[in-house]
Amino acid sequence: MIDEGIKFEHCDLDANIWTNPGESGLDASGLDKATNGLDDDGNGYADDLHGWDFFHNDNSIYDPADGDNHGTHVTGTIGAKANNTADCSVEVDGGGGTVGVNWEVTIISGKFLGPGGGYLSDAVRAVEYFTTLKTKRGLNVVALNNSWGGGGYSQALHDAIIRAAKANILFIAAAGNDASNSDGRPSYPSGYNTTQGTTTEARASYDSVIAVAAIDRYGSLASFSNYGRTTVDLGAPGVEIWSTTASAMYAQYSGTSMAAPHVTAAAALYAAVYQVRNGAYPDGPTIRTALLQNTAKTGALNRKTATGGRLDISCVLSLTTCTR
Ligand SMILES: [Ca+2]
Ligand SMILES: [Ca+2]
Ligand SMILES: [Ca+2]
Ligand SMILES: [Ca+2]
Repeated sequence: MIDEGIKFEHCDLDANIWTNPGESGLDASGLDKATNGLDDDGNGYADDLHGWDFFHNDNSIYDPADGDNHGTHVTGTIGAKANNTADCSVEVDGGGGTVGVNWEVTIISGKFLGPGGGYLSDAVRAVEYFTTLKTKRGLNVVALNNSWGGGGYSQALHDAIIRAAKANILFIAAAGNDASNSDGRPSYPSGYNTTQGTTTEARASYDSVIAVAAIDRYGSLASFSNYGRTTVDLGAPGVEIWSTTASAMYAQYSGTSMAAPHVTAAAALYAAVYQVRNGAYPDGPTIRTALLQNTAKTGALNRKTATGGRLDISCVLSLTTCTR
């Protein structure tokens, strides 16, 4: 999760938030590794128990003063728990609980947005953090969810996304909420393409960036959603999405920010199902192809997205190529 922070103790999220095993337990001095001020797992960050806050440069990934509602909402769409009314008393707000797309998943926080936005340099550090977790620590990082936009093109971020792609980490991004055609006016970070290299990083063998438009409950393109026949890949639900928040237990938000996590969760689900079937996790190109070749074609997205369709998770998880 490259976003705001996450209210990780939310009863509908807590079980699916990563706890760093290398920063857990007692150190040689008998101190708790999570609070000893030391980088016990040697990844460059001290006490990063649930991820890292690149905005404040600290290990608290939930800061009530910042709100962190957007990050908490996006997280719930990926992985709010299911069938857990016993441990999550949803009656208190009268709205009922929620489930994410992926009920058993591990979500790691790379907080880089504060209450008034963030810095691309911190987004770069967040991408590098996840790539390092995979390449140096052996964590199976499948996809980075990027429900944010703005800042224009950054070669440093492009390079970081290419390096993540080479580590088979997908970069799934909100298409943007400007109601504009991204083919004519690129929206970043959804507009990056890792098959294009830079002067400082050679291209990847595939494009790890998947740009997601928002559709409503009728399958129509949301009025605010960016689109683009070549630059936006597919649609996913992004209007009136019910999910977890920090200040209230639940709330309904709209935006391409809400669409992207449906696809990110699908990527993780696919990786899990593929692993059970084949005994090994799929590489990045395989996941991308599964997500994009199995969309449900709709008139609303025809010529508005590269696939002309919306996310079809049941088809993706069938491990066959569907035609719908
Ligand atoms: Ca550490
Ligand atoms: Ca520590
Ligand atoms: Ca913090
Ligand atoms: Ca739930």
